[in-house]
Amino acid sequence: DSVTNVPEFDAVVVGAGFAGLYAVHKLRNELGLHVRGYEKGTGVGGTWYWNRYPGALSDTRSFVYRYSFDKALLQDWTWKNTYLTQPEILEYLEHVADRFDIRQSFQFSTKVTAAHFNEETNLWEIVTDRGDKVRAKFIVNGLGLLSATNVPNFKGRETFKGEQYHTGAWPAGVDLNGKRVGVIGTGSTGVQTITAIAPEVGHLTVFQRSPQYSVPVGLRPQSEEEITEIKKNYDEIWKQVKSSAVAFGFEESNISAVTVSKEEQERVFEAAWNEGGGFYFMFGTFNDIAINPEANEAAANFIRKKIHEIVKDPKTARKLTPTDYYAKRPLCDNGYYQTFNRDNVSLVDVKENLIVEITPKGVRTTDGEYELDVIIYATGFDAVEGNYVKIDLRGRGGVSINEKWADGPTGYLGMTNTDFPNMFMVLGPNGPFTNLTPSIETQVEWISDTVKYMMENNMTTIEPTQEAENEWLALCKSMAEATLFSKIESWIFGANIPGKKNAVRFYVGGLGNYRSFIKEAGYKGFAFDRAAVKKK
Ligand code: FAD
Ligand code: NA7
Repeated sequence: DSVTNVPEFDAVVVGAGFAGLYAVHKLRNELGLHVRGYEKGTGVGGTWYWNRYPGALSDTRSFVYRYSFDKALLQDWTWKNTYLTQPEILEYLEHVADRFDIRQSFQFSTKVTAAHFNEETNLWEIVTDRGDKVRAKFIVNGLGLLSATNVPNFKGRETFKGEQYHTGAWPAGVDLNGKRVGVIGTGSTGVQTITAIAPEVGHLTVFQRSPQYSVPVGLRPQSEEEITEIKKNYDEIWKQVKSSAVAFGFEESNISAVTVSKEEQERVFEAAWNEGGGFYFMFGTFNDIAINPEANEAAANFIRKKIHEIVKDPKTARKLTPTDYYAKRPLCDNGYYQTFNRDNVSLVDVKENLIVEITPKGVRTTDGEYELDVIIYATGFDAVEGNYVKIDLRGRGGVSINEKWADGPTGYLGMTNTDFPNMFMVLGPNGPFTNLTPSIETQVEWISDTVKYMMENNMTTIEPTQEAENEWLALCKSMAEATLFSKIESWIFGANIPGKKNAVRFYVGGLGNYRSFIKEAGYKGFAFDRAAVKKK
């Protein structure tokens, strides 16, 4: 190809969710760089563009599920309830895109299929499914960590005569009214979908492999006065959020559950149950639920008891009650367990009776065939690295990201990789496990500061040293292993997909510590202008 005809950018940004939109704003509007964005959807929003399933709701409180970088935006944009629905978040992100004139930098309906680092030019060569070929000094990946959908490879899926949808790729205009609907999956998404559609459908069959601990979300209107008060205090609020652990807008507890009486435990759990919020229940009540088996059992027991109080049929209640640790991403719901008291809802335990196949008429398990008009896959995501490994992504010496991550995905600070110079990731492997918008901002700001620093110092490339990358991985691993999350199978460790490497994928040290770490480390773990490696 003729070198002169290939457009060259300072930076290519991939993805138009919270991460990509902010990255374009920082790099283009603030640093004045020549930036091109690519997004495979037809519009902005990322998660909130794709997940249009009924009941889709943030589980972060409205007041902290947003950007903090612009004071006027914080004052102008408002909300109604304690949590945000999918259409509200999408509207917000569309507003942000317009307000900062971000759309014009994006090419939509365009998937990046390959990105190769050229060691002679020190540029990334990027290819899309629309035939674009461009070069860029930097590539910023905002590919999302819960974005690549996971549809289990059930036999006969293509033979089903009815409609079938994954929640993370929900089309417009789905009508479930009066239909026989099956939902496979009872994670955060399944719980929201099931609760929302039960009153509308003819019959709902829930296919549950693992029962879940869930607490009420606490969805209620917020008054003008409450909202005004929050807006007045935003400086303090963000300061607290960014120095806290989970960054959900509440103070984490510093009291150990095992040091207080059973009565005190009950009182605290009951108050949190009434207040609402999954992360609040796990981290706002006591400080050792996620680490101490005895504290964990106290919280788990409280929820188990609630399930038996709520669900009228004892057999159904038993099936809905988990027995293992309470150590997945903590769920919250808007009446999930109550849904099973409805006459038109039935629960099928597919751990006992495995799903054998999808038939033209519905779902066949080992105990029989369930006839359905619609199958909903609420089966989650190939989390964290799912969208990375789909791209033909190659760094120095032609090494592919799949080769590099053969033992599990890595990323120094969750943002950079050895041998992938000038490639940044937002929410890449081993980034913070938190309410994500403040973590996204933290990372995008670090990336844009780094780009600025390199420009000011005439530097060509940046990548972490192998030593820094290894040490970060070891730190993430040891921190994660100290929690009960590592004892339970979920997407957090990649255990939700057969064949996926079970490995650490998050820094669980909290956002406050993460921010201190990146500030104190500076560029210590990085190599600038490293020499090219010889091609094999
Ligand atoms: P995303 O919003 O996932 O955007 C990534 C974008 O990249 C997508 O639009 C995708 O199409 C695009 N893309 C990927 N690969 C390519 C490619 N090769 N070429 C072109 N484009 C590509 N987090 C919270 O903190 N609180 C919550 O309450 C919360 N609720 C959630 C509810 C649901 C149903 C889901 C799925 C996630 C939720 N999350 C929540 C996590 C949520 O993903 C993040 O909060 C945040 O939206 C991530 O933004 P992002 O820009 O990093 O990625
Ligand atoms: P999750 O939490 O990964 O939940 C997926 C659900 O689908 C879960 O109940 C799984 O059961 C179930 N599943 C997955 N594969 C199968 C098969 N093959 N058969 C039966 N059931 C299956 O995804 P979500 O979308 O709910 O939530 C992910 C995050 O996105 C969430 O934390 C929010 O942040 C948004 P399992 O538990 O593995 O037995």
